Amino acid sequence: MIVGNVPRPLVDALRTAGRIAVLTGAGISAESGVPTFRGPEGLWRRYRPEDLATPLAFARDPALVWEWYRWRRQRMAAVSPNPGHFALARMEARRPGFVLVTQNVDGLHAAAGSRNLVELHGNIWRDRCTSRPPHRFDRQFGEGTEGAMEIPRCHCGAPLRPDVVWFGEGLAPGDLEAAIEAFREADLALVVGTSSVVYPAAALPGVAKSAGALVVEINPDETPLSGEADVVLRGPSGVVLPELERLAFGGA
Ligand code: BJW
Repeated sequence: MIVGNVPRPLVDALRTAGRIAVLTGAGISAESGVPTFRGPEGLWRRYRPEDLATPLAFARDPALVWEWYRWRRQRMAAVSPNPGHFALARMEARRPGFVLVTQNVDGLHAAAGSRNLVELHGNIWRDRCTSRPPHRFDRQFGEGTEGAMEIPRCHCGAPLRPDVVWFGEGLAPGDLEAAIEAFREADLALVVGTSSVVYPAAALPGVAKSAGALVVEINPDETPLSGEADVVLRGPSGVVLPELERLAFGGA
């Protein structure tokens, strides 16, 4: 494990690896002003996930859950991608075989231009119907016009919910499979701004490592992955990722 300096094999791998898989977490959006979940300023310091981010919480008090998500949407509406998001989007444009798997629901990677993207925990800007079996809805009735405490409804009459993955829920069909395939086939895996405690996402770097990839963590703080990673770069992703890009490709 190397902490700090950017080793030559990492720079070479960025330039030449056939396949690159990236996993990002809330830390990459921290420099855009989106709060992380854990840590001293994290959302879970002020709010209990059991009350807001489980199917049971939504069944018990959907208005409270919607209030929290509307508040988060308002905060996220005011933010923009930062240099870390843009560096990853530019790397993808240079490298075929580049897959970005994010746990973030804020949409900032897509806004920065990333295209080969798996949003493992959904997207906070989408709603979906809670009726069974799930179905598409053409438009969202009431959203934007209903009162702040109301619960938006689908055209079928059932409540809508944010299209995100809560604790105890499976990921959207195909997403986990796509992520596992990207990490199993990767020559280089970058793990950026995640506490590496939430599964199944936290298992992806191990999939890459077992298959022989160079695993690199980018995070200002130690995580459970730090001891397993081949390279650890301690620093904010908005600084480290553009620097990696500069070393590998020049410019930026
Ligand atoms: C910086 C920085 C800077 C700061 N630059 N870095 C195996 C073992 C144990 C438990 C489980 C297991 N398998 C499943 C579980 C249960 C559970 C789980 O993992 N629990 C653990 C917490 C104990 N997992 C689940 O329930 C998952 N579902 C599941 O497994 O279902 C099985 C199933 C199958 C079939 C049918 C039914 C069920 C689902 C997990 C969903 C997580 N959802 C959330 C909320 C999303 C919606 C929303 O946003 O509202 O996802 S929780 C929250 O945590 C969010 C995040 O995506 C996720 C990960 O957090 P992340 O991104 O790592 O953020 P932080 O805050 O933790 O860390 C930030 C990091 O950034 C820190 O390290 C900082 O140092 C760093 N940082 N500034 C770079 N500038």
